[in-house]
Amino acid sequence: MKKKSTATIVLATHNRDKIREFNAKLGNRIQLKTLDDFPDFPEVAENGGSIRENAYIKARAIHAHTGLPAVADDTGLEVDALDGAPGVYSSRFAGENASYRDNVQHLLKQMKGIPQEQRSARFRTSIAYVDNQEAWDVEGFVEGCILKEVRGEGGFGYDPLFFFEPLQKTFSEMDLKEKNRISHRGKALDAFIHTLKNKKHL
Ligand code: ITT
Repeated sequence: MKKKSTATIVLATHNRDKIREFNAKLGNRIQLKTLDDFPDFPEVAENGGSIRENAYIKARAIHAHTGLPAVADDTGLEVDALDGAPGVYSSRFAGENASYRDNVQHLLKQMKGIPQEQRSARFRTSIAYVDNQEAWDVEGFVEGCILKEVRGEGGFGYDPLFFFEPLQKTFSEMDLKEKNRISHRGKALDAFIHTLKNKKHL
């Protein structure tokens, strides 16, 4: 039987941390290109009202530019005590061009005085896929709570504040494999792989 060739998909991001998590989950089943492979691709305004909309905006734009199957991940942290903020504004919570550290410090400041039992939160990831035949999306989320100080060295973004009760660890205290097994992105990627298989792309 002829061996199926590896699918090539463009992931619409420059974010190295995201790319690492995608590659760890997808392994060699998919050849992943990224925006680094398309240096003339212009910046896209992520002005959707939801992470799902933003994922489609990014995936459609890079598909239009390259003609290749495209995928995009948009992720938000939803803190219940802040009415779901930062949500779709997670990357710019502390302002345009904020660093991970700026956003972490800003979140701690916004949550000052909120007791631990009222610090529930979740990460939510929307992954959108677009090619010249179809467009669909999947989602993953994980429940946790926001600590009052950072813990751990791994991961990225808000990971050092995000405590996952079942393992009694922050996401920054997990290695990539462990985080990918239970995280918002890991679950969205499981659904993504499942759907690719169902649609015979894998
Ligand atoms: P792209 O849009 O280019 O993919 P981005 O960094 O802007 O990259 P998002 O808008 O999806 O990514 O994510 C918003 C922010 O949420 C991001 O800057 C991080 O601070 C945070 N974030 C995303 N995924 C995370 C994760 O797995 N753990 C912790 N924080 C995360």
